[in-house]
Amino acid sequence: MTDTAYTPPKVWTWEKGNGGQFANINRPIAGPTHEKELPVGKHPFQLYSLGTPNGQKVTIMFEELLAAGHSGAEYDAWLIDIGKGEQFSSGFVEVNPNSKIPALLDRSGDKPVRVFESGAILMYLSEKFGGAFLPKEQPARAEALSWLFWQMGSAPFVGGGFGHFYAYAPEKIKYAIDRYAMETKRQLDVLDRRLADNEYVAGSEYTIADMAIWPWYGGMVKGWQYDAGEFLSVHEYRNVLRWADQILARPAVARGRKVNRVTGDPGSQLRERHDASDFDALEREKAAAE
Ligand SMILES: N[C@@H](CCC(=O)N[C@@H](CS)C(=O)NCC(=O)O)C(=O)O
Repeated sequence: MTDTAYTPPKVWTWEKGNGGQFANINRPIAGPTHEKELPVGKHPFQLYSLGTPNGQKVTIMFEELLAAGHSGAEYDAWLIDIGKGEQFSSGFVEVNPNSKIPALLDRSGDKPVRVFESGAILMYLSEKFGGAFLPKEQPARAEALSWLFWQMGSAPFVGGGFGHFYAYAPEKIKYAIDRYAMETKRQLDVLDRRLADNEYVAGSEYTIADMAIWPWYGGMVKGWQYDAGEFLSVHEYRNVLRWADQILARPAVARGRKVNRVTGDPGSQLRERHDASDFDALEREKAAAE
């Protein structure tokens, strides 16, 4: 027995305003809703994003590249407010026809190159900078790519499944919450077992797979996602917790997490990033406010 009584009609129709948190931005059609160009800054890379877990993957990668001495990885990070539908502007849709952050424009060559999908962006940036954070030798390379794609395929069950029904849906549906809590815990266990014998997800090296997985599953075990730490008994995943803290201690990760962030402690929100010194300015503002 389910706890909702709904018989689907023969043909589904779009009911606007269904009470869900994202009803104002969800649509069954693609394409732009309005004409608007994207801003362009001074750096080779133009990132259009928001500090969600998918957005953080890319800002962490940029900060890691810069920390590793790749000065060509300088970037402007522009804020895209998805709650206001800015992902549906004509300019954004040109960079990502799927209307989701993050989207990247590489203007370092003769012609701009667009890249969308966070996993593709991580691979693109790695290739651009000599294979940074992606091992060249097997089996480490295969492991890194397998775990990167594992993240891309798995996290939608956490975000669009568990997070949606546990935190955002207008009614709590036991069936849906049970189904996705089970899957989320299964995924956390997959990762926990992997990290029991490996320092990082691909083995002994820190890679783009860690950068992709950490904002989602690291955030989950730290209790930052959907206020669901206790509900999912995240303390059980001790290896994931060990790894999450180890990654969090990296200065580039601490910086990357702040970029395009619009929630939480105001001192951790660098809404846009156009220069490395923006982080210092944020620190100064924070100190002045205390
Ligand atoms: N598979 C995509 C997922 C991106 C995604 O879901 N982005 C969300 C924010 S985390 C978004 O832009 N949502 C806006 C919308 O769905 O309209 C990726 O990894 O880049």
